[in-house]
Amino acid sequence: MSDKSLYTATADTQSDSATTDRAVDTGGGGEHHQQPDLARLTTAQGIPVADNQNTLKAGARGPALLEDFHFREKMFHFDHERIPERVVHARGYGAHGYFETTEDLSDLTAAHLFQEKGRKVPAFVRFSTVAGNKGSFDLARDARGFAVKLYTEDGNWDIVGNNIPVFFIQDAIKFPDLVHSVKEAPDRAFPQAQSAHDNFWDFISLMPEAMHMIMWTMSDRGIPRSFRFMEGFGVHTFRFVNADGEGQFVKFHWKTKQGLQSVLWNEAVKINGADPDFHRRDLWNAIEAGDLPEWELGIQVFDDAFADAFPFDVLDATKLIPEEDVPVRIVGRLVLDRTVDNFFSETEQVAFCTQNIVPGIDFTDDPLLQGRNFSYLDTQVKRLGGPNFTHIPINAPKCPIHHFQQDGQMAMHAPKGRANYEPNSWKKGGPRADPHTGFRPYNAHVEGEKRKARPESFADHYSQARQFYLSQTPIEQTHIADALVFELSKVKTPVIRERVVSHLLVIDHGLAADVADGLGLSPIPDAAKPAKDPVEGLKPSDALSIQKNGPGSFGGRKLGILATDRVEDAILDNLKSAVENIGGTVEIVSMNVGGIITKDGVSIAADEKIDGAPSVLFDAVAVLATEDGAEALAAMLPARDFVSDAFGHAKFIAYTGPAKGLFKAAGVRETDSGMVELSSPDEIDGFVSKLSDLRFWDRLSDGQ
Ligand code: HDE
Repeated sequence: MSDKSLYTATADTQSDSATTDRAVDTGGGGEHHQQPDLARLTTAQGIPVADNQNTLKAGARGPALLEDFHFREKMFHFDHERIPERVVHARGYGAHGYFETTEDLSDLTAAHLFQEKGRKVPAFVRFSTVAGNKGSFDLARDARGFAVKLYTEDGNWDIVGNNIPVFFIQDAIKFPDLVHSVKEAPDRAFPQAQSAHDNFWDFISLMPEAMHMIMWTMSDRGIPRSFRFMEGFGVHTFRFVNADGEGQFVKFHWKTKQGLQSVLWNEAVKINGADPDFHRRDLWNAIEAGDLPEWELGIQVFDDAFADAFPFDVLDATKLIPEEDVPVRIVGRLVLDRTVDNFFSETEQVAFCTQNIVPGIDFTDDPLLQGRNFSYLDTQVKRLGGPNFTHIPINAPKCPIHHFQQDGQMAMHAPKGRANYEPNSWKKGGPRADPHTGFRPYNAHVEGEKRKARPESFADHYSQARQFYLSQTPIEQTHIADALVFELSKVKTPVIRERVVSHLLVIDHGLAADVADGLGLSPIPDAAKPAKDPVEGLKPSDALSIQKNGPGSFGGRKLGILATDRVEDAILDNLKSAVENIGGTVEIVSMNVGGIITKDGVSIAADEKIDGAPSVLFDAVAVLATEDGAEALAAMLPARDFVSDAFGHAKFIAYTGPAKGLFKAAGVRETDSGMVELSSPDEIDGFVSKLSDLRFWDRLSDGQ
């Protein structure tokens, strides 16, 4: 190649890429192509950039020059884009909103936001899975984080909770072991984002205190339909302290207004493949569509006398207080109304700390909470690179802040004046502590020997596990047994499986027998020996079941309509509007993403092509097909799967007569009363009224 031809080629490329640049680079392209409404591209130092396509070279084909400060700055910044992911709860999704107090609680707490009904503060919430890394899938069987930051006028109050009201361990010193056991093994770096493996169950089987939490994670709570359909819990017992310094114990609950809903395990594994971002997409779409998710803040308040009489220790985070014993009183509402502008700045950099409490709230001596208070501050320094992470907008309080802390990496404040210590005698001497409105701890009486010990009152590990199991519906109980069989069948070491079954025998014989049967375990091992005899006769609690606390409506849920060409307009249109009228959403799925042409010749775009939208992505489905359409669908594996999965997952199904051909091809030989034929638009109401139930559970109990 001559130098001349080379020069020409480069010039061509330049003009092509300059065009591309103009189209995609929001920072603007070269001078000639700059559009007047786009900002001028600069370096981080503000220096305008002329060429964002080529590095500076000695000759068009020559070596790159070190003096290209634009290239070096761009690459340097890119190389430093990642920060350490959270050691747990790495995968998460956040949104902004507000909290509003709906009851005056001034008799119970001095917390500013509870002094008057109607007080409103901004909020940021981050939901998460626990075990998986940042890029893992959403439908892992796991607990979900439910972390709330309330920007109150007395500083930030973080309620760093989960969607499960109890925890695996009683003492924070076991947390690194728990987390190591569930995350990938250090040698092989798998399995990731799941608990179905030897290390986890080895640890758990040696830690009977985990049994109550295991019942929850193996239940449908471990695979929520979305963040919107789960409740949140503060887990620990906290203190409310009023203006007179009087304290009461308090537990926090976030009750979802959407109702509780989970997916089936068979759905979860398929959703993870079809849409690993299922939960984050759901939250984003709901908020963007104006369907704002809402939770009520509930409190359980009790005094020392109740705590002393309660059969378990209220400082033990492996126990809950049944709502039947201490009713949950609703005192506020949390609404998420805004998606983030930037995931990294807000969701990734948000730093929750359990130690962030405000005057009127206090900790208790729960040893898990005490350990967390150390861990969260420490982890933020590592993750966010220094002590000034409170300067990052998402973490900065929205009330005035005045203190003498200074300097450090990435300091964003420029405090004025010479006073950086206290006491001082300067006129502008800076802030002073206020004994009246400042934070004062509850004056709890503390005494005792310094010991590394676990109190006797923490020793019962099975009673509440049994109470939880007995509070579930028969279908939910089956799900727990199935989950245990699945998880333990992934455990390769027989003795670990046996140890788990020996614990289950203390919880419930029927459950243990089902799991042993599912594992082909024979003979059944001896029951584990409890450190303390379980409490007999704890009453089942309806609040612990998802099925007993479902949405009761189709609001916020989704119908997938698999439609073919020449479908009747009245049926399609009326079905769509009937579902939208009750607050549901509808997506059209068709053989190709171009969409369909209805009987009246109307062209309707599809939201999804059948291959990309299996029925696991929907709460209920409809198959609106003509004879030809049904025949064509019957020849497509994804369409057959769409139907057989919807049927197998006990979903409500609406259909037009010809769709029966597809059902047959999919192995669904008989229709049942969870399926509604829409031979005319008149039948739509009958179908839609069924949708307020979660699923057509009868289909599963029929054993199909
Ligand atoms: Fe956490 N936990 N945790 N945890 N946790 C973290 O802090 C820790 C525990 C929870 O969306 C870490 O910022 C210890 C219980 C949530 O950013 C870390 C112990 C509950 C989140 C940490 C626990 C939680 C975290 C990792 C045992 C439910 C995500 C990154 C004593 C009540 C917050 C971070 C977010 C995150 C420590 C147990 C909830 C390492 C030592 C119990 C929702 O500090």
